Amino acid sequence: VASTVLALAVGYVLGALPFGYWVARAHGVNIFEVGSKNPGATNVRRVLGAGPGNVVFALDAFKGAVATIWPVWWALSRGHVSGQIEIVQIAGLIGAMTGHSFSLFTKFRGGKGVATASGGVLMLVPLAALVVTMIWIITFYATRYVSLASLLAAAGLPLATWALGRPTSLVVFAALITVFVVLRHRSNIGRLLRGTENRFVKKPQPTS
Ligand code: NKO
Repeated sequence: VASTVLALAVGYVLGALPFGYWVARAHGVNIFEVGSKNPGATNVRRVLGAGPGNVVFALDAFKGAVATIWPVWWALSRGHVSGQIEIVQIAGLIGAMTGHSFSLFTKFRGGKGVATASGGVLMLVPLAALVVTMIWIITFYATRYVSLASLLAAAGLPLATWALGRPTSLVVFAALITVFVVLRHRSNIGRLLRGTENRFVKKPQPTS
């Protein structure tokens, strides 16, 4: 129990690191006030271009991965066995996604958890992460809606985890990630249904 609480707490602090907000601020932009007002990789890319957007994706995915992987080392060093190790990993990623979306560094605002989840899921269920990344890429290139790509990838996660024969605890946790990501995309879902969601267009690069 102590290890689980610790993984949750450390995960929360790691997840709360507001990389999207910080990277945009370094470019003189308050990400909470521009574009979709979301401090995620997509909105940073939309407003500031591919470079800063990719940096934010990498950092947000990395914090999710770290929050999910360090508990393995910790649990092993404490002599925990395999089922218990999975639980502390799940706790780490729950903490990171909660911290990312309700960050203590940005007045409990935050992103939608997609990049952070992708880093954590890659550590926890790598093959399922590959499958849902393919769903994401196919949906994105077919529709140019980032939000729809994220929603379908999230929906596919518990299915892929189940189809790969992973333990029920992981399938249930994957379904929780789906619920979390869907709830964080409520405004996007509204826009998708009304036909007013922004299709992703490249920020025009300055010409020389
Ligand atoms: O600004 O509301 P917006 O249009 O920004 O943003 C909607 C968007 C918010 O999410 C992000 C994170 C962007 C992540 C890009 C991921 C690229 C490829 C990896 C896909 C892996 C998917 C795993 C999902 C697990 C739940 O949605």
